[in-house]
Amino acid sequence: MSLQIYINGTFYDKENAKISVYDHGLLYGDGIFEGMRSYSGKVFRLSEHMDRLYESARAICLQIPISKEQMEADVIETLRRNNLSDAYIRLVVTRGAGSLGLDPNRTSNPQVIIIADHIALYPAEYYETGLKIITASTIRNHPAALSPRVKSLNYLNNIMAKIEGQQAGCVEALMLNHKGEVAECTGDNIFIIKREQLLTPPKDAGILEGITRNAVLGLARSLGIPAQEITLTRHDLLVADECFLTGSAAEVIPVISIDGRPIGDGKVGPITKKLMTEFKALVHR
Ligand code: PXG
Repeated sequence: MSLQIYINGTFYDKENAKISVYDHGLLYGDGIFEGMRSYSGKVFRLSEHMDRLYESARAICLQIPISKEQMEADVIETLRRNNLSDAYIRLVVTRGAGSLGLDPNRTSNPQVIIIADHIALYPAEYYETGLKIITASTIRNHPAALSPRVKSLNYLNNIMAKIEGQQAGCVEALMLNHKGEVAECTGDNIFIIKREQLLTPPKDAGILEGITRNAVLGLARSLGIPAQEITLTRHDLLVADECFLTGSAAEVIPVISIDGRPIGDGKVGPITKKLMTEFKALVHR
């Protein structure tokens, strides 16, 4: 049976799951999304993803047509219909079809789309050997232009930085904010370890408040690893002992060099390894 895609409460075969070309999600990137993971049939931190989705919607004045509770139930039903237990779930809400022209008042019916599919993580070897990343020259969106806290359908900012990474032979790229401080990577949050302390940029660095990030901060707390949300510069990264990234798709993935310069001894560090193991245990708990 073909994959069943949810659109506004109805399930369609993948081939027949279609949205209008007049949808402002397509025409203007006017909409929001979430990327979630399920492990053994259970969606990791589902209610946190729902809270972030509905906050993103509020921030862009988009009225999601169903309640959070209904949305949660629909996510679970999409997994069930597709017989998936370890999956990636993409939830998209668009402003809906409208006229040509920006005016959001001339759209009707926001579209709610839920896709559950198999997930392509980074290749397994990267988790053993670590990623090499570069610093992109493209800065993260200025929070007063489009807040990075909103998980909007406008990802060109991140995609331009990702292209810079790819052109340098890297799968991820570091993005600084408009003040030159470390923000995050194109689809992952960033952490360093310095003198046995876990450090990550604060929310007001202009980042997406990652759900994996928050889970890792919680893990550190429960393991007695001192952790701080603190402003970081590229200098802090270059002199760090360890570095890793977090994201729903990537989970916890080590970084061993930035801009061709090894971090610490250029190998995956012990605290990173510990957090990778503990994160794996957490998602299956
Ligand atoms: N920062 C940004 C800019 C992100 O897009 C994260 C951090 C990590 O957040 P979570 O909540 O996942 O821990 C993200 C999320 C992709 C893809 O296709 C990436 C994300 C989401 C969906 C798809 O690479 N990153």
